Order: sequence, then structure tokens, then C-alpha cells
Amino acid sequence: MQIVASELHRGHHSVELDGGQLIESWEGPARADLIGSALRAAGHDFIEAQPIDPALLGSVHSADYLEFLATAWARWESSGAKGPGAMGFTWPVRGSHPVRPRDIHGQLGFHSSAADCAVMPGTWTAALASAGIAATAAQLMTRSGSTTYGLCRPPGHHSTADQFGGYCYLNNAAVAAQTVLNEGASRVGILDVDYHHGNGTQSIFYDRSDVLFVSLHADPLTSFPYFAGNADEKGVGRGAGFNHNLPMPHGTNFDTWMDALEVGLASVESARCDALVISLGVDTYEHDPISRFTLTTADYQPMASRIRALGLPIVVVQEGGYAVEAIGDNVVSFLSGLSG
Ligand code: Q9C
Ligand code: ZN
Repeated sequence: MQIVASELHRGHHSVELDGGQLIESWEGPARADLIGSALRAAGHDFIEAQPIDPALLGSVHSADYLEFLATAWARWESSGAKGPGAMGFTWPVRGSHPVRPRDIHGQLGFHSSAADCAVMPGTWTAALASAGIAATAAQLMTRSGSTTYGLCRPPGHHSTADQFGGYCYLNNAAVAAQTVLNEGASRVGILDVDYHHGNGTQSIFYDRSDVLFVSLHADPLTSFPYFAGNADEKGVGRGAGFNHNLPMPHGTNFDTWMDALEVGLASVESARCDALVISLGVDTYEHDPISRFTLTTADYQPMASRIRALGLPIVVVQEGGYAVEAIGDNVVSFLSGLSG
């Protein structure tokens, strides 16, 4: 299988607010390095990502947001702020109709949904490279007709058109899906198997019928991102019926998870998708330090085999997974199931 990767992720390691303290984030460079070495050991071919096309990025994210992300670190530093990462401290109030503030501190709140990540000196470079990986992998898949994997880091599925959060800055899965559409597909499915609901991806495509979003995740009543991911969120306007959430409780095991997968795949089949983007989080793993499902390394192979049986062309983008000691094996297990 063709693997698309980049070294440029390494300049990004955020701080995160965790239990009221700023810690070095669970989402760090070791994740991609360990996945990369496991994939090399398993004999996969690596291809360097192409730079992302700004027009493609602009079709997924707002121009204001992209300008903000590109300049946030420099503006933070010149504001005299001393913190290790640029973070907001106040967010739009429920029910308000906020005007975009002018200064960096106001914009950090306006353009973020969580205080679990910040804009660091290397964030923009890493996020651009990650989105470039997704676009390159998607293009490679459409042109070769075979499955590709984008070793994206930082992850993307919590990023909306104009907000970062949940360790995500640019929405790589959305970039991949839009790329497949631009290459001629009529409808693309996104299957998000990360432990956390892909609130960013959902919101980007919520009113569109050319992208079906199906997500299996921990119930937002008790898990991040808390404010999206419920079963009654089904899309609006032309997108009505093209958003399918399958929330599950803490402690969910592989059998229960696979039952939900059947329900989700039925939606993919009835929407007649031309291709599938998989948002692959392996934070459903039993020993993930920040998650509460009980899947094992071996489970990822039959999971992927079942998805492969749909017979659709597939591009995989990497999302979460924080048990670094097992992250390489978990991804290799999944990709072995996709290869048959
Ligand atoms: N420090 C992805 O898996 N957790 N993001 C914050 C408090 C947020 C996970 C915990 C989890 C985000 C891509
Ligand atoms: Zn996750």
C-alpha cells in the first residue's frame, strides 16, 4: 500500500490544558514517528506529500481563519504574551452573534473550540504539511484506483471551517473528500472511526449531499467534543439525511462496535458513494490513555476487512491514537485488513 508522509510535522508539539494544568500534549511527534517506523517494518512504500493547493484549502476553510492560523504565532509574540503557545482565554457566549474581534487574543477565542491545543511556532507548517498529505493521498487513490494511507499529523477531524481544537487545525479528511470530488466523484463517504466524534468534519459538510458523513464514537454526553455527535444530528437542507452519528457508551467492546459499523456501512451503501475517506483514529484501543473503549490490536484487522468488503476505493487519513507503545501495531493491523 502507498503511504504518504512528511517530516514537517515534527516542529509541532502543542501544550494542552489538562486537569487545569498546561502539559505537553498527548498528541506529539512520537506518534507519527512510531507509525512510520512500524509501516516501514511492515514493508509499505513511502511517498513524500505534495504542497497543498491554497485554492483547495480555501474550499474547506474560511479565508479569515487561514490568514489567522498563518500569522497567529507571530502576532502572539509581538503582543508581548509570554505563554509557551498561543491560546485563547474567552470564547463566544451561547446565543450571541459575535463580531470577529480585531486583536490576537480575541481571535484566538473566536477561532478555537477547545483549550486542549494552542498555536505553536511550528504549527502552521505542520498543519499545512498534514493537509498536503491528505490531498496527495486522495489524488493518488483516485488516479491509481488503489487504497492509500495519509500519515497525517496533526490530526484534523475536530477542525471546522474556522476553528481549531481537539489537537486539530486543518481538516485533513475534508481536504481528502474535496479532492476526490474535484477529481470527478459525485459523492464521497467519510467514515470516521476515531474514538471522538468528528465534529469539524460534520460541520463542514452538514448542509451538503455530495459528502456523506458517518461517525462511530463515544457518546458526547460523556466524552469530548461534548457539543456535537448526538444521534439526532442528521444534516440540514440538501445535506438532510447525509450525516449519521452512532454514539456509544464508555466501555464499548469490539462486538458492540462492529454492530454499529454494520449500521453505518448500510448508510454508505444506500448513499451510493463513489469512494470512501476513512478518518482512522486508533484511540478506541483498550489501553488508550485518554479514551474509554476496549478494542485490541487484533480487532483492527477484521474492522478494516469489513470496510474493504464494500468494494469502494479508499483513502485513509490518520486521526487520533495516544497509546504510543501500540500505535504502530494498531495502524499496521488496520492496514493489513484493508489490503486483504
Ligand atoms: N486535556 C483526536 O483524537 N481531550 N483528538 C482533551 C483534556 C481532547 C482528541 C483532554 C481529545 C482530542 C484527534
Ligand atoms: Zn480521537
